[in-house]
Amino acid sequence: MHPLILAAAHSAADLSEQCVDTNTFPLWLRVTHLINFLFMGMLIRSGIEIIASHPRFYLNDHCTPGSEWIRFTRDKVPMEEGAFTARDDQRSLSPVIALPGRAKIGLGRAWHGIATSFWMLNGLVYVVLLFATGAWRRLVPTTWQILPDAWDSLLTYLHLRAPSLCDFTPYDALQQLGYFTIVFIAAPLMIITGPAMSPAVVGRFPWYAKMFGGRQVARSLHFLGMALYLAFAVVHVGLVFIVHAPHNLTHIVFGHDDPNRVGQAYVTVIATIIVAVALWLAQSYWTLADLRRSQRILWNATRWIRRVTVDRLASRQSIAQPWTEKDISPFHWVNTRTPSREESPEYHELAANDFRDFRLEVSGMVSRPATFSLDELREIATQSQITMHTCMQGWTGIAKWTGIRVRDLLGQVGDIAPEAGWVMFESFGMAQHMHDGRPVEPYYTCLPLAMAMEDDTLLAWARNDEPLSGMFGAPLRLRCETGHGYKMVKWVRSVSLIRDYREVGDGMGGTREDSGYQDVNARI
Ligand SMILES: Nc1nc2c(c(=O)[nH]1)N[C@H]1C(S)=C(S)[C@@H](COP(=O)(O)O)O[C@H]1N2
Ligand SMILES: [Mo]
Repeated sequence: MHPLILAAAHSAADLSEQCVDTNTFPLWLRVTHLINFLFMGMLIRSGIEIIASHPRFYLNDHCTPGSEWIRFTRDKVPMEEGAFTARDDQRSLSPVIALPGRAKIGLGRAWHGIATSFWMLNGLVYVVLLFATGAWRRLVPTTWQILPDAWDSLLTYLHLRAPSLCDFTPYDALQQLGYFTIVFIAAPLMIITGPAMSPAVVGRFPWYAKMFGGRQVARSLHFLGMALYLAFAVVHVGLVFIVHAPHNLTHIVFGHDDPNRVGQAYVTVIATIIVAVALWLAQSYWTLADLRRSQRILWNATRWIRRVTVDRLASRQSIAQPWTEKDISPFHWVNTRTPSREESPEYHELAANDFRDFRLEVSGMVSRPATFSLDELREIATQSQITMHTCMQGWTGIAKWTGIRVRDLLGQVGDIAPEAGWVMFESFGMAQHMHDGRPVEPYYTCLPLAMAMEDDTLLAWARNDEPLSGMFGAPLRLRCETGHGYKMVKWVRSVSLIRDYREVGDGMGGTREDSGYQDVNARI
């Protein structure tokens, strides 16, 4: 018989030897362990959904094609900006693998937020109890002897032998080192790299991303952490069943060794794993069954945590000037091509004449609605800022944007009605598809008035000191640096003050919200 299987078969006998393990697993330990397992599964599955929308990892914030250190797509991206768009890169995965699957990154991101909140809450309870009960001594190595011992243990496994049960007091050295790494190194790494993905956090505290060597390094570390968790989970579950299984399983289920109830322990653990997998799959299919309902429920569930964190942050990049001319990306990803002649004959007519006849319409709940030519806008006020664009798909790019602050623009149209709470920006460009399959409508987004009034919210007419080219949004494109890219409407034709975003479009806050199931609040 195989030595490992032999070890497993004999471990029941081992228990009757002198190495009976008197350690117990208290109930709190077993319960938090189970909850952790459920949420880790959700985090990994929704993480996979997010990765699928830009399956490339970089160590530079320019995301230059070809500079990936790892990618999960064969598509080669030409260095010509806009030839291959970020949207072309998106992959659709099966709901069996990803949460929810089928390229629903908006809902995947919502699930990731929910799972993060509960996983952290559970982790907090676990760590507090770990220290309160003294159980930390089982995990935290207290001598350097752990290293040679773990090495010996590894060699034992590599020879396909199991360490004797006597070495599990309660954990053998390798196991202790593994658990310590997962709990005290990998988990904190995931918790600190996560916020570096948020454009609101980076907009307000650019040093936070820089601390890791950039936002893409943080994203790569977050990915490596996930890979470590996945590998750990497979090896850990595998070893639980291979090495001294009766001992392990009765501990997990009953809290202590119980050679008389091994069968019951097996059934309980296997049934629990089956139920967890079924639950993960059910989450995907429930999410996909009614996308709008899922969008409302899932994003609402993350609202409370955003309210006490990212909602308080406004971008200060134009003041702090974290990036300089030399940081500007040589290649900037493009999402969505210039509107075609069929989509917008009007746009093409204006473009043909270099937008000399273009007039930006500013209207809605203001006392003096008006229209402005590009020259008129330039005369009102100009601001330049070098900022990092963050697309929720995962890529970033640094550019210098020049334009008029939305705040200065709104200063030109009289009084804003006190009931006006939102600013809507409409585009000449079209949505790619609509939620219910109806003919495509113009792209738009709504910003809360406060966000529109932030120092770094611009209608830009230039990128890197050149007039905007078509694909980057000529004649005007929105920049709101605390939000993800989907808020930054390109080819802007009009600005209007409205009471509430629920009164326009499908009522979700913009095109990517209506038809991509993102949230109106794009700060994370
Ligand atoms: N009109 C319009 N504006 C848009 C989009 C769009 O599809 N249509 N996509 C948005 C998204 S998701 C991103 S990430 C940015 C990309 O900006 P870039 O192409 O200038 O890099 O544009 C935003 N503005
Ligand atoms: Mo985006």
